[in-house]
Amino acid sequence: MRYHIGDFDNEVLIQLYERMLKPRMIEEKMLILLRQGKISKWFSGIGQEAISVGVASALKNEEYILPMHRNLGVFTTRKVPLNRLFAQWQGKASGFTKGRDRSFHFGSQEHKIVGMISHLGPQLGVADGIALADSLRRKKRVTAVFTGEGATSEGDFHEALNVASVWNLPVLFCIENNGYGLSTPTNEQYNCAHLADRAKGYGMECRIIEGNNILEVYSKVSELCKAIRKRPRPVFLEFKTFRMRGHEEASGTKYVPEKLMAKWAKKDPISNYEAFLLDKKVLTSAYIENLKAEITEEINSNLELAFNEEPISSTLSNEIGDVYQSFDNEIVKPSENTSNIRFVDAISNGLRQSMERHNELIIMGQDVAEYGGVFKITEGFTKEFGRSRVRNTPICESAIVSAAMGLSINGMKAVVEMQFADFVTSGFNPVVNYLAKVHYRWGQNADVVVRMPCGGGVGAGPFHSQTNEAWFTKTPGLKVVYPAFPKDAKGLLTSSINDPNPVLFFEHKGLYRSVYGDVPDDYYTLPLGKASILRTGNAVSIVSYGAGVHWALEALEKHPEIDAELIDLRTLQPLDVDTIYESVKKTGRLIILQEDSLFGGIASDISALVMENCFEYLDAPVKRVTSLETPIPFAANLEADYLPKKRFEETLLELMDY
Ligand SMILES: Cc1ncc(C[n+]2csc(CCOP(=O)(O)OP(=O)(O)O)c2C)c(N)n1
Repeated sequence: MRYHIGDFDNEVLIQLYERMLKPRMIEEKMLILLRQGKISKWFSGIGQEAISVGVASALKNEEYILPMHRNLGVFTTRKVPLNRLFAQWQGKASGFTKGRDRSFHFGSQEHKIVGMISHLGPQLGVADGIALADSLRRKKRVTAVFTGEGATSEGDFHEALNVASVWNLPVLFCIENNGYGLSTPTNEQYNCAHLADRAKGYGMECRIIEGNNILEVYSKVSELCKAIRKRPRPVFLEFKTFRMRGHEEASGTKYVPEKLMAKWAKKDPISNYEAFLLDKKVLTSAYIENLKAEITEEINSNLELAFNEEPISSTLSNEIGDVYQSFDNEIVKPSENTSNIRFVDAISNGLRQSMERHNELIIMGQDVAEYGGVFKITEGFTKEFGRSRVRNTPICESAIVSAAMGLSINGMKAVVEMQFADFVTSGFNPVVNYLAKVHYRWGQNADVVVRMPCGGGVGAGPFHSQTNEAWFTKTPGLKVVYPAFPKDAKGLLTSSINDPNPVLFFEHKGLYRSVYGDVPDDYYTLPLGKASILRTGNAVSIVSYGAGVHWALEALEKHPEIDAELIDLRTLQPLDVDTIYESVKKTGRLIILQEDSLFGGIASDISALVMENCFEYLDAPVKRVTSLETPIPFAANLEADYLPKKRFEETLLELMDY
């Protein structure tokens, strides 16, 4: 290996050596502890330290860095206290996740480190969002994100690079090409000579860097960081390196040819650099010995602290209490002045007034800029707020939801418009695995609202009609809002945007232009998690939300003889169980009308809850009326049969006769 000292003075040369030595020595200790059964799993970065250390050393402390599972050197270079790291790996209280997540799956705002989720790919889009926030604030900063060559096969990788390029974001994409993704060699992972060759396809600069050569990594990355700070842009770096141990220790390396191992063993980043520094008389053997003794002492004393710490203890209420960031929703009262407007206008209105109120609220979605979105909700917004805050996105839901997460990490707010709620499947992973879990995992909030134009009855077939709220109501950490009237839509949207937690905001397309209502002109908010009683009655409780509320109203108009209490849930998560229970205790009968198909929907949960909590008050079985267990058909008559509207009236009458 050839080292070029360039302008580096001895202090820098020695510091880089020390910074590589520490993670290596920690890892060697961990391997011993693993064999002794004192820790559970270990993902080794032995042999790859020059990359973590070189990149982390080139960045400024205030610049975010997003490591993966082999980047211990990032954490040690950023001076994360070792006792806290060790406690994290043992699931103890002084770690970073209160025992809720393992290994490197955490972030620390104090150290400007954002750790991975197991799914690897979303990390890259999160980096885009962090860099976007820096760009919008005109901060000349770099964001560095790591990934392995295996994860470059994930769609998230392509999406994130494409977005970074189209938006010219200052992200340093650091690909550690270490030969294997678990047991899969590179020739089964991709079919090009170098991953860096792909950069051209994204319209991005790239470099191939000898990843085991600390001076090459540090000098090239430092130079690039300076250039990016001056002229912000994304850069693709492919670090050639090798994974010297198993994917994780238990999986071994039997599938790696011995010759290959031997070849890369000779390129060890630390022993080669050490020999070079000794040769150049920058280091002496005595200095090294001394240094190793110091690091050993540091490791042992911090390990002792971690081992001596009691196992974590918590309470159920503490665990549940940490799922969401606590938030005191300040209720802004509606003004007296109202206008009779459509559902769609109320949403647009709430969104516009929220944009005026929050300077750092960013809207992202397909065709949301000049075009105004396919439902015209953001029409005229670019004129008022500019294109930097109302952002057209490429068609890449996963990267955009991840970028929204990144904006939140960097202190901004985001509203993401799904063109149709159906397309959230392409961004499902970051919604349910990142946004939903991040507060519980490491106390980071996800200040993101995902707008979901949903619902059937519009003849749009299986992929433009779904009402898929049940995919999210069952995922702890998400709030799910589903208004039925213009006034609620506006006030719940403004509250959802104020709420620092992730909110899935369902907007029924069928209501957009058919339902009118008096809506206060000025800004106001409504409480999340509070149902509204549209009509009081004593003979039966009807619970619904969204378009179902209007179907129920129609049925009741036809049957004025039924003394029904009608509850519009408005929010599905948190669910206002008190209002439901109170009503059922009074009426003794419950019918739940849900537009979605039966299994796994909120109707089933409400039914179960009422059975468990109000059994002795019930005079009849709880009824659930829902769509058929089929995809949503296109033809109008088939769709009408699919939807529960007709069946609702019949079932309601049956229930009254029970
Ligand atoms: C979406 C997803 N699929 C599969 C896995 C299981 N998995 C974890 S790491 C890994 C290999 C990753 O390879 P690479 O990106 O090259 O990183 P390396 O481990 O080599 O550093 C696999 C298959 C996962 N974590 N996430």
